[in-house]
Parts: sequence; structure tokens; C-alpha cells
Amino acid sequence: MEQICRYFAKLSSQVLKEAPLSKARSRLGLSMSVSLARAAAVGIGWLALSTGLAQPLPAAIEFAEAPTVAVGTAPEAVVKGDFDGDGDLDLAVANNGSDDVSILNNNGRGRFSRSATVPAGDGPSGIEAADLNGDGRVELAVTNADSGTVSVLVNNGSGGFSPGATVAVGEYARGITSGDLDGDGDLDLAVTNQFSSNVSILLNSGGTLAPAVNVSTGAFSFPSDVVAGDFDNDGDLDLATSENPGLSVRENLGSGSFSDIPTTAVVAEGPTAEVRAGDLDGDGDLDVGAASDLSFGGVGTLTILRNSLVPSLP
Ligand SMILES: [Ca+2]
Ligand SMILES: [Ca+2]
Ligand SMILES: [Ca+2]
Ligand SMILES: [Ca+2]
Repeated sequence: MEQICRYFAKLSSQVLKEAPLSKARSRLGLSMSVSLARAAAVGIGWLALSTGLAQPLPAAIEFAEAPTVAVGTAPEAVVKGDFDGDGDLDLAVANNGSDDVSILNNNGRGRFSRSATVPAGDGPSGIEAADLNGDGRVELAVTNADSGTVSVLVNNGSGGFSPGATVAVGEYARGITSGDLDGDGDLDLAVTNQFSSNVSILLNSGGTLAPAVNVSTGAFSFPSDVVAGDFDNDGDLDLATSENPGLSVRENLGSGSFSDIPTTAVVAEGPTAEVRAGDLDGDGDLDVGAASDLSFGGVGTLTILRNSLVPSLP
């Protein structure tokens, strides 16, 4: 239950994030009002409570405000990782407006300072941390919405990053996740291309990403985010995508190939954005939750797909 509370708290904080609009979305004339976002966050809380999936956070849990750290223009995504290998978690922020990534170093006491700015592609929208070349140091992979590419930023061993490969994916690349999709021991990537309505699979071969293999998510499905997890408990990583409307799960067919027909899908009211996987009901299998995509006309709800693979505990 504690995990569920943290999950909803995280989603609420994401909804409350007052991030500037991305360039592409601004061009579409879409807007997100902060008051609507706050209302959505309240709605998420009520939904969680009314469905019995969560209880109020214990009153003893409080968060102190930490100093604000300046990053680039229009920050749109953040990921954590121990980039400099000193044992604490650092942060990397994808800046949609300034086309770069801000590296925020942790001083070991939870205080962050910007240690570097690394150029990415056009319109960074998503970011993932993963050791892609297998040297024990975490790389960064950035989706560039406006150029339809993924930029790899290679860890130089001291917490800094150098621009690496750029791989073509699809139109308005947005969400990204990592995992060993083909079971060969290295970390691969999956990317949602929102305007192409597909997912690009980037398999890793000795530290080099192969050209994208695209899996359709259906016409006008506009997938925005993706998460990998073994949803059918068969030992390989499957993919869950947030779409319009709702979310879908696609089974790994082996060797990192995926059917374009979802094994499970749930329809929601409007598009969904950030998707996360976790055992929300504690029955031993992975469930999926996705928040409304307010910037694309979402209605402020939380969509949950409860996995019934393992019978619920009494
Ligand atoms: Ca660190
Ligand atoms: Ca590495
Ligand atoms: Ca692999
Ligand atoms: Ca599986």
C-alpha cells in the first residue's frame, strides 16, 4: 500500500508540474492551464481513494522545499542515475526549448547543482538512463520530438557526457524506456513516436544501436509513453504504452520482436501520457497506470490496468 501511495503522489506531482509547453505542442495551439492541472491532481487522489487502491499518505510524511536549480529552456523530462559513480543519485533534464540536457550533480546530501550542459537533438522530450555500452557507467538516451531521433550521450566516467550516436526513429518521438528486450544481456530501447502512431525498437549490439524496427500501435493511437515489464511472467520484457484513448500491453514474441496487436488494452476517456508499471495491488504481477495527457486534451483521470495473471490475494 505504501508503494501505491508513493505512486499516486508521484503522478500527482507530475500533473502539477508547471512545465512550459513543448514547441510542437505550442504550434498545435494546445494549452495546459495550471488550475486544470491542480484540479486533475485532486481528481487523481479522489479516484485512487474511491477505488480502494490507495489510502491517504500518513500525516507524518513531509517534504521540505529544496533550492531551485536552473536548467535549460522548457524542461520536459527528468531521469535519475548515479552518473559520476560516487554512490548518490544525480539528475539529467531534457530541455525541449534549448535542445540540450542539463546534468545536475548531487552533493551527497540531496542538493543539486548544474555540472554540465550537453547538446541533444531538436526538441528533447523524453530521457532514459541506461548503461548502453556495458562499461558500468550510465549513458543517457534522449528522444528528440522535432527531429524524430534518439540521441545517445556517452558517459565519460566522471559524470560528464559526450554526444554519441543519433538514431532515426519516428515522428514526434516522445516516451522512452530501456530493458533487455531480446534477452542477450545488454540494454535495448523502446521509443514512442506519437505522430507516427508506432513504437521504435532499438536493439543493442555490442554498444551500437541497430536501426529502428517499428511496431504499429494502431492508426491515430498517438502513443506518448512506454514502459517495459514482464507483464505475463514468462521471463521476457513486454511493453505497455499510453495511447489515445487508454493504454495497451504488447507481449514480447521473443528476441525483442512485438506483435502490433495488443494482448491487453483498456480504453480511457481521452489520451494518456506518463505510464508506469508496478504491482499496485500486491498480488505478485505487474499492473500499469497512466495519467491523463492534459496537454493533448486529457480530462484529468488516472487509468489503471490491473493484471489478473496472478489471482488476487484474499
Ligand atoms: Ca552521483
Ligand atoms: Ca556506459
Ligand atoms: Ca539486449
Ligand atoms: Ca513477458
